[in-house]
Amino acid sequence: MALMTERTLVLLICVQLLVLVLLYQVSYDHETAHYENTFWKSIAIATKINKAIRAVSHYKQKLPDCPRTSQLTGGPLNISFPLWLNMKQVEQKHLLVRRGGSYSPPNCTATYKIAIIIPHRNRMEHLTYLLYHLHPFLQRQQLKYRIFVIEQAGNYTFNRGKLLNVGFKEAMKHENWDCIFFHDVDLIPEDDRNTYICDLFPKHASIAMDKFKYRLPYKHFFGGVSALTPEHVEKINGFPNSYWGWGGEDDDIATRIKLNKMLVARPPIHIGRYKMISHKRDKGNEKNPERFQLLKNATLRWEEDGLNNLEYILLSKKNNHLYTNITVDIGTSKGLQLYR
Ligand code: BGN
Repeated sequence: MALMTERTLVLLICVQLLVLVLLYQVSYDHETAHYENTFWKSIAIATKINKAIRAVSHYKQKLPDCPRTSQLTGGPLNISFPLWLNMKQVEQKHLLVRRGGSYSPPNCTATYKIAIIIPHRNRMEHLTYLLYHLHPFLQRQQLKYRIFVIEQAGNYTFNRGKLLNVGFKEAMKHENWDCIFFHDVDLIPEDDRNTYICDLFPKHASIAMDKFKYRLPYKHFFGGVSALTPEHVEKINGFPNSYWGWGGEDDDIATRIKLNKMLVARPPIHIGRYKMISHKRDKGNEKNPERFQLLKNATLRWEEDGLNNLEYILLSKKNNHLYTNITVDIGTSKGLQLYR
């Protein structure tokens, strides 16, 4: 058991009783032969002491460490998308998840604490499916985690890189996470052995997507799901803020990693498998014609375009049951003010 031994507890309770008896004596009013208010006050104090002792002993009863490799995980997963699934139903399945979408294993102290960042806009259906699969997946891995959904406000062109930067900044205000997973909303992991922890180098997790016939589309592909420690993120100055629309920002991130003399870690190809929820191209996330030019200049730009020039206006932060919902105004390609 705890550091607070049973003997200490008994001793503390005895001391309490003694205090109680003394107060009881003191509170006796000999003239009126009545016990005064002091008696009830002493009861209240004793209750408070008791509560405090219990809180301390509970705190000291540290749970055993979770094993480094969870015994609750299996292998390949059968990913299904139940028709008409809604968020309420997913919420009802996860009563152990605390508001804001955070979780700690109930029976052991997690070895790793991770944050999941999901850039998002108008994809509630995908988010529902992702959370339906991701919460149990992370829980089987016995991780301490919190899921952050970063919602771009307004209708201006989507900017994944900038939303990832906002997610990183905001998540780090909550906790000193060991590892941050940057996760597209439409990708579902298909194997329990795909461990959601960080590596020595930035990790690209979604290396085998069904969309690309479970192969890498090209050697330096870094899109979909990646995992970096806060130190990795700081080292590469975060992600580019300047890619508005679809494409290129992930290649820019791969370039930053290389420029900082880091390699890319990857799970084995039969494990880093993901199912993509099929969808049409989003309105407001058209292919970015400037991506080729931007990528050409990635080497010159990375030190000025990232965490150190990030500007946004936090519009709201809500602790939903299954995720922390952060809505931000990230402005437009012309700057922050013009959108207002
Ligand atoms: C690439 C895109 C990536 C995207 C993958 C997979 C570009 C930059 C061209 C210079 N890169 O072609 O952003 O993740 O396809 O769809 O468009």
